[in-house]
Amino acid sequence: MGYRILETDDIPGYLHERGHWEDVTDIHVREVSDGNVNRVFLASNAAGTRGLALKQALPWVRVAGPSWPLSPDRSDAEARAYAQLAKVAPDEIPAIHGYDAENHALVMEDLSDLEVLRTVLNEGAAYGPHTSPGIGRLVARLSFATSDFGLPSAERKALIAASVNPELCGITEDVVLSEPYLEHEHNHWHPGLDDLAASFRADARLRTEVADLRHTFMTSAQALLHGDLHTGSVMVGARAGAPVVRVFDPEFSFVGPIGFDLGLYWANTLVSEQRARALGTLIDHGDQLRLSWEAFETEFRRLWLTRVDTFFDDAHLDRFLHRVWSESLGYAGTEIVRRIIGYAHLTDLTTLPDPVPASRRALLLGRELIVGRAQLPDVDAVRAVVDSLG
Ligand code: SR1
Ligand code: MG
Repeated sequence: MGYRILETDDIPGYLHERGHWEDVTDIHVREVSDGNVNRVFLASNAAGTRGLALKQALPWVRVAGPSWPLSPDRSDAEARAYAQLAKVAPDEIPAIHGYDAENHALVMEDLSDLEVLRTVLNEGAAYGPHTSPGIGRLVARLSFATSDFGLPSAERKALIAASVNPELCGITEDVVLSEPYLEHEHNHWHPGLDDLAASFRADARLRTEVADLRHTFMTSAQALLHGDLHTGSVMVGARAGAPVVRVFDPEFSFVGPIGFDLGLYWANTLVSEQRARALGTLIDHGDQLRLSWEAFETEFRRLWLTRVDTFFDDAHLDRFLHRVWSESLGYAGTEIVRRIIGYAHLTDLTTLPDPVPASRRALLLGRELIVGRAQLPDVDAVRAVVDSLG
């Protein structure tokens, strides 16, 4: 039948045809699309005892419309990433009930009893003790399992080949890792940031460091990444009294530098900290980089004992983790910068009564993480930079 774009009214019949829903007289569907790229629908029954989510990739970027075409094949990358994540972190992702490659549609667990982490934070709540350790552990498990330490060499080569995601990597290479440092129609910013935006575009040192991170993004096939691990890709809450953390939306997944996943998460925690400082609601925001890094490192070192290739010795592990650390800082810096003077801004800042002071602090922090990453040996050094910004 071929690819058809599903509208709300099509969902009951579609779910029935695909064997996901029996009684089409007892189904209510609503569109809840929230991310920049795809469409999401939630289906539930009248009693509220049954729910499913359906995510479909459109042939364009959802928020831009047909003027920004994008192959819906990105849903294949998302389905592949979920399959890998299910092997190492099944309780930290939504349950996947089916993937329809022809219609670029994933049917999965309804997470609407949970909340998007960014929303929770914007409403003034804390991260809590489980969120960032959970993220750090998930990144460690996914990255170790899909690295040359976790997989035999030939299987790794096959994974790298099967995981290429050129269009979405191209978006990141553009909107995160080059456009904010150039004149580009995608860029926009608050007029109170005119001077910083201009100085960043004229900053040769900054540009060279971003070029270095961009080239690493393009060439460093360390492990399978989520690829877009910001606080809008994480849901949190509680079930049966126990904390729940779920990571979703891995359509930007590809085999790349591990620091890109950690760095995106760190950037978003650091920006949330600037929001909380501006509003006087600072709680545990400043602990999140440390908590996620410590959980990542602890889990990666634990898994190291199971590595498939022991030519990689313990000294190599230390060197490797140091590289991941400093690249994570660099990517955190690029994510902060692009979210303020590039494309796709963060509501953490845009919804502040006066976004300028917090945005200025964040931009200066982002620049320092990019250009100073090799001189920031540990979490305390990063905290010192954050604190120096006032
Ligand atoms: C055109 S897509 C813009 C951004 O939205 C996604 O969530 C990614 O972060 C991407 O960079
Ligand atoms: Mg997304």
